Amino acid sequence: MEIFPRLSTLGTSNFKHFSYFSGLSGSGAGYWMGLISALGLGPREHIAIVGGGGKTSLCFALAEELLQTGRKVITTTTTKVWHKEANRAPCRVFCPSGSPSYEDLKEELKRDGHVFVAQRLLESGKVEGITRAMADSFFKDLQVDYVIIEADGAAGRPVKAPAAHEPVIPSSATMVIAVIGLEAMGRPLDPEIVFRPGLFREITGLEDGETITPAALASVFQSPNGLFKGAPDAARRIAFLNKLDLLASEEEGRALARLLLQGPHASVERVVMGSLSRKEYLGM
Ligand SMILES: Nc1nc2c(ncn2[C@@H]2O[C@H](COP(=O)(O)OP(=O)(O)OP(=O)(O)O)[C@@H](O)[C@H]2O)c(=O)[nH]1
Ligand SMILES: [Mg+2]
Repeated sequence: MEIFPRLSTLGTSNFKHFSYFSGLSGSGAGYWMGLISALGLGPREHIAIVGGGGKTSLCFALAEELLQTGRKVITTTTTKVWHKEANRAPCRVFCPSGSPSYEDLKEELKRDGHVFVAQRLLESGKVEGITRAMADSFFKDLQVDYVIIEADGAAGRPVKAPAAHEPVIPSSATMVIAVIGLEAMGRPLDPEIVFRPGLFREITGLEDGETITPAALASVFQSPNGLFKGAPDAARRIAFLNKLDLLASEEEGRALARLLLQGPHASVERVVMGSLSRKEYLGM
C-alpha cells in the first residue's frame, strides 16, 4: 500500500442569495443551499455517482463540505479517474495488491479526514478504481462515515446512456446520484454532447440531430436502462442537474425538475439543480 500525504484543501462557500429560482418553491426558499442539505444526506451514507457532466466535481465538492463538518470521507471510483483528479484529495492511498490495511487507512482518515483510495496508477495517466466488494467493505467493516464513489464514465460529455457493464454500483450503496450537465438541453443529439449516442437514441426515441428536450432527458433518468440502472432497490435516487450557469434561461431546467418529481414516471426522491462551479445548489 502506498500513501501520498496531505495537500492543501480547497476553499468553499455555502449559502448565497439565489437568482435563478425566483419562481420555484424549493425547500431553501431565498437561499442557495450547501450540498449536504440540498442532497438530504444522513449521518452515514454510501454514495454512488453516475451519469455525466460533473461526477468528479460533485465527488470532491461533497467530500470537501463533509470534511469541513468533521466527517471522515473515503472517495474512490469503481471505474477510472484521472490521476490529477485523485490529487484533489488531501491524501491518496493506492493498493495494487488488494485491499489496503484498515489500520493504516484509519490513521490516514484520523489525520487528513478525506482519503482517496484506488488500486494503481495506469500509464494512461488514469488511476484504476476498486471493486464493488472493497467499497462495500469500507462502508460496512471500516465504518467510515461517508464512502463516495464515481461509479460511471461519460468521457467528458454532459449526458450519456449506460452500456451493459455500466454503471458499477456497490450493493450497499444508500444513495445513487445521477448527474447531467444542463448545457445538453436544447442542443442537437450529437456524439460531442452525448456519450453512447446509440443507446441514448434507444432510450429517448430521438434521432441524430434532433433537439434534446426536457422530456428526452427525463426518460434517461426514468428508463430501466437509463442512468439509475443497477441501483440497489433500497438506495435513494437523486437527480443532480448541474451547470445551471451554462443555461441561458432556467425554465427548461425547471421543466425537467418538474417531470422528474411530478410526472407519471417520477422515481427520484429529490432533484438538486445548480452549479458545481459556482457552488450554488437548490434541493427540491
Ligand atoms: N460551467 C460549468 N462547468 C462545470 C461545472 N461542473 C463541472 N464543470 C466542468 O465540466 C467538466 C466535466 O466535469 P467532471 O466533474 O469532470 O465530469 P464527470 O462526470 O466526472 O466526467 P467524466 O469523468 O469524463 O465522465 C469539467 O471540465 C468541469 O470543470 C459547472 O457547474 N459549470
Ligand atoms: Mg469524472
